[in-house]
Amino acid sequence: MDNNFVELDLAEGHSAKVCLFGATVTSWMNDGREQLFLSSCSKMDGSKAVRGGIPLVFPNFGPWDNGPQHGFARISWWKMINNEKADGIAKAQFTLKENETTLSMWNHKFQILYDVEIKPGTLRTSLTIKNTGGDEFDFTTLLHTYLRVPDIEKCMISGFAGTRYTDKVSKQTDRSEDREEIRISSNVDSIYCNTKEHTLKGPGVDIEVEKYNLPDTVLWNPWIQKAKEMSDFDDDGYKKMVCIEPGYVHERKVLKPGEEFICSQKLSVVNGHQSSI
Ligand code: TA6
Repeated sequence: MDNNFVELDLAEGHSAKVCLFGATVTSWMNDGREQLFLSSCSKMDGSKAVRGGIPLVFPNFGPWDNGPQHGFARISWWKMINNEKADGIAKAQFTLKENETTLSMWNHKFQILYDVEIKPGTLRTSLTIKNTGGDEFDFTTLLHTYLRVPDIEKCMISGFAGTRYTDKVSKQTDRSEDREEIRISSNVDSIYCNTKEHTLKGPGVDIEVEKYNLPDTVLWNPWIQKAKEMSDFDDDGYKKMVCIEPGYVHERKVLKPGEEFICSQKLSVVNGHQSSI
């Protein structure tokens, strides 16, 4: 295993891999089947954010005056604190704190602990963001999860009905979502506010997404043209993925000195091992 990767291995076909660059989960195998999408031309060497898996967005979702889009978390080298396996659970913890690079963009002291945990049927990823400095700061954060599907056009995504959203493709804000099930057959880039859990269902895929302290969810598929425009994204990759991205993005979260914010997602493979609580 490349030194830049940490492996969580439960045997029996349950495993995960985390790239220390961005603490990006790049693989989650459940019952021997890969659940996450990773572009075959993704960089993994620190030259740019991993294209796939679960990139971490902090301290800013979207375009940022202080630095690169989606902030510095996904383009920083994280440190692994521990990697343990017990009682049918494999979990690893990673940390990132301020450094010369982050301070040059965002002059605040912080510590993030990132926990990645797998057991048969589930992957849980949790962020603990702490203000370790002497001044208040605000941020947005998001788990930019790329889920793998055999064929996106045969999938249905639910959990958005009755919520408000911004459609970045049509540039319409404050739209009302009334679809119980969303099918994707074009470029989708929508920021939904106050959603609950989501499901992704289709031939060969049945995933439940549960969230804690992440009220918003971004739904994204680049589709044909934007897939071609991304040098690190397979031209036909749009057929094999959808991003269902739990986030705290509609409002900015404020942390006073010493305060911390904990948020997480739990992904469960529904047909297969039932996710135990
Ligand atoms: O989460 C959706 C989004 O904000 C899209 O607008 C698109 O930019 C995507 O993130 C990927 O962004 P990236 O900076 O990774 O190319």
